[in-house]
Amino acid sequence: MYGADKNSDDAEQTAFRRAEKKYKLYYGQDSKKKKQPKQVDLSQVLDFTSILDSYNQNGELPPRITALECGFGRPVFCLEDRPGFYFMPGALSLEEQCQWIRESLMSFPQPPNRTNHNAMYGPIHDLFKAAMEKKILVEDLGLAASLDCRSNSRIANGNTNKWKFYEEQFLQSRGKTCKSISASVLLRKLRWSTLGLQFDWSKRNYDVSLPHNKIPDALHQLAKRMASPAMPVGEEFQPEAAIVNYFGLGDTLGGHLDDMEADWTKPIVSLSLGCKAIFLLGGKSREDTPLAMFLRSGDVVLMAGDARECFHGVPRIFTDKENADMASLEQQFSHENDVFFLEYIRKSRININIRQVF
Ligand SMILES: O=C(O)CCC(=O)C(=O)O
Repeated sequence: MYGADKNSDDAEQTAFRRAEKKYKLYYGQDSKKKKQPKQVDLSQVLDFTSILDSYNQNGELPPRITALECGFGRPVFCLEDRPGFYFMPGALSLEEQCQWIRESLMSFPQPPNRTNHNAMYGPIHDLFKAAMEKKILVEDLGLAASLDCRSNSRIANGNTNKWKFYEEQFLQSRGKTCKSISASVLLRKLRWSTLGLQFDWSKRNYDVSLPHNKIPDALHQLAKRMASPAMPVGEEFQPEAAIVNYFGLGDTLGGHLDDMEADWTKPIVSLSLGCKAIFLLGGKSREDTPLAMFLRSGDVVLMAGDARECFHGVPRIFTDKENADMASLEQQFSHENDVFFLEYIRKSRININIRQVF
């Protein structure tokens, strides 16, 4: 997970690290000295959408890829070299993609779910709405009462500082300078939120003592349905926790294993939304050369059994028109109320991965 692959000299040497560096976004300069993304050779990247197209047309598959018919009305692809890995291109309809993008921005970051901002600002309510309303998060040291920003750093009841959203005009009219940050910057810096049982990143484990809500019913049902191709016969997937990853241009997820769940025969169900990404699926050692594949909005991946022991990560997302593959989703978000969702997702990718913990 986050921070799992430090940029140490050792890590630089592994096959996984070399692949990450190959696909990561780097910038160069064009002839007019303008900053431009460096070209990267994508010819080795597996494209399951094209594989699905040719499979549907003539039943042909590339070597070492097999297709399962699991009653989804569309095939589920497997890799002979990576048992336990399942790829379902376009498994989510456009309506479902929009629904989960809205939920990922509006409801999933709501307390008691935690986000990467908790450590710095405590629980933040309604971040997306505040960004739409161009609000500013201000360190509230009794600000509402006096706007005296020189008070000490603890409020009367002993809690650490409370941060609150204010209208920009309100702050300007009071003319005081407090520690502040705009909601739109915070939204851009939103990196993860955790649903259900809360994952503690510092201990790299689930902290069942933390307040939490159950996985929302609709997500629970979806994950159960999607998990079925990878489930041991006669067993049902029990979604207990989810991590939502938010990627902006240049963001990456370093090579890692998800090994904090008790039973690795149960899959991780991973949904992709928004801009196209490259996913690296390695082997059980970082020395194994990973397979690179595209993940598009609506794709669903399952990792169970042996594949749970394989290093994986996301070295790149594409936000440019040519590569992001967002045309259909942009059309779906065409209502005037959707303009903020569209603005966000045009330049971002969201991944929701759902887990059975025990
Ligand atoms: O973003 C993705 O597709 C992968 C996410 C992942 O590997 C994780 O959160 O552990």
